[in-house]
Amino acid sequence: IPLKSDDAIRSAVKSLVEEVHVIDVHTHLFPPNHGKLMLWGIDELLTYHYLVAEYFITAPATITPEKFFALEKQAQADLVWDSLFIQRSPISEACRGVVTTLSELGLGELVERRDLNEVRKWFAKQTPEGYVDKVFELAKIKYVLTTNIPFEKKETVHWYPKAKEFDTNRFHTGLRVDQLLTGNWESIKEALDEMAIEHTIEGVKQLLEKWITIMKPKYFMTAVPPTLEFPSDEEMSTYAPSTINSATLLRRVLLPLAEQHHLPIAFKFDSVRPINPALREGGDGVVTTKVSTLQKLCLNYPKVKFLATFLARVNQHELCVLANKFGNLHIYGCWWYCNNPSIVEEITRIRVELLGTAFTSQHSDARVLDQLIYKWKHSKAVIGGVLQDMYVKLFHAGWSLTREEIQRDVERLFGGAYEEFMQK
Ligand code: REL
Ligand code: ZN
Repeated sequence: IPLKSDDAIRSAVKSLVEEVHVIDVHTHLFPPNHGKLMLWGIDELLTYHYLVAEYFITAPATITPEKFFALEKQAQADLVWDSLFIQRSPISEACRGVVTTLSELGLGELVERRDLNEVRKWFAKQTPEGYVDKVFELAKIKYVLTTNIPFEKKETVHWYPKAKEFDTNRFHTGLRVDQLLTGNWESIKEALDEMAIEHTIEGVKQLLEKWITIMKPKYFMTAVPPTLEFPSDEEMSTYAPSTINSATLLRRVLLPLAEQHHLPIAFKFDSVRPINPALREGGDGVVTTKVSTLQKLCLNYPKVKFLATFLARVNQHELCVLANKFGNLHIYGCWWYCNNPSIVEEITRIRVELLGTAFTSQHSDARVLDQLIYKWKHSKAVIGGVLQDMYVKLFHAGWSLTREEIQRDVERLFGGAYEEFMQK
């Protein structure tokens, strides 16, 4: 039965978006059996690098980043809490996220009393496994994609020589290979040595093939350094086949592997790291790079599928036009500094207007498990609002709509379009 009024449409869209179970196509989460790598709980939430960077804007000169990072996690969290939640109101997106998370967990009363210690006591009673269930349920997550770096010893010990078993229904892996595009030969060499593989281009390919077998990733992922341009055939011909640099690692290793193994490459453009190294993970910045680098990849590698997200706000429109031209390109999420309601709203409008439902509206980028709760709640509120407007406009144009049709579209935007693209 068609929905008969603006109000009926708005309320249907609102509830369908709130209720949809999402596929989170990019996170930095780890399953419980990865020990300390799995981050969760109030102290991790408060020391998320977004909040640490915000803390340092106004921190006293006596607390340098060096001193701060030398403190125990709980002491770091105390400083952030006092500065950003007690001395001022937590109105930034990252701070509000902590508040939403605690409220959704049912700790509203403790938040009301600003009682950090009671909050800590509540978390101390949770177990990692039970908490994963709780968070996935609250945040309505079907499954998440994780970030798995074969060049990080603290990660690879969980996979090699013996792989740990974990819940692969809820944690899908992504093979993260930034070291190739940054030409970080030192860490590539270490990883090669670890598996006794020779230091050649062929060796790097072999190494990644081993990791594909071990981790069974759904895609390759890498940030694209701002200086990297798509190396032309002419440029490539100037390199001996054995030359190892970011251009050859891209065109002689990553792209051929993606094609042979039918693994899409998920790119992240426009980050620059670091612009203030003292802030560690919080020290990266944004820069506007050329969208045409991606256009050249899509054009020259029609058999490779690309997922892409851009950090610079100004690139979002050009990116949509590109996605409108290439069936081997799929846009995902509003990344990091774009994951703020004002920008999510703007980006989502442009995307729907140019691409309909052929994109993935958001990913959480969660590093701390609990962040799934607020990142999805906040994003759904904004994206849902945009969709309400879009469907009402369509209705006024003369198109009748049923709840089922809207539900089908919403499912696409929160994971279905990603799965369709992956299966293509
Ligand atoms: O995957 C990335 O490159 C980035 O999303 C992260 O490095 C970044 O620190 C992340 O936490 C931002 O949301
Ligand atoms: Zn990320």
